[in-house]
Amino acid sequence: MSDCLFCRIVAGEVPATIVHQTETTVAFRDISPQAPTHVVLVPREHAPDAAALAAAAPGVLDALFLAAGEIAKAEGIAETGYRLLFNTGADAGQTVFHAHLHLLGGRPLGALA
Ligand code: DGP
Repeated sequence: MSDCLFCRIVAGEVPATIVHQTETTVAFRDISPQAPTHVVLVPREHAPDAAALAAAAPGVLDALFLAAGEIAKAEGIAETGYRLLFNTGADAGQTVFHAHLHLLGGRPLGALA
């Protein structure tokens, strides 16, 4: 989708600091990091949110979680801990409607609100 920001990052049309890529996923540093490590992992193929991705391509959801584990190891936070989350829908704070998994870590994150 040409009007989707994360499709444009996947296509290389918008610059991003890419930290990991597979055949089906791309991971890049969040432009507004909320923790010392804040990486956004996206499917290459567009899906508007996590539920749509699960319905369309559950294997890609698996690939996102596998990639997150590898990135956490590479970032040195696999042992201390990290948070994985999908904001799904406006009330959850989703602002980019291309499914994406947030990986946050590198500091104590506290309880969810
Ligand atoms: P969400 O609020 O769950 O939809 O998360 C969207 C995230 O995407 C948010 O944490 C900021 C990040 N983001 C928005 N625009 C850009 C961009 O142009 N580049 C990068 N690297 N991240 C972006």
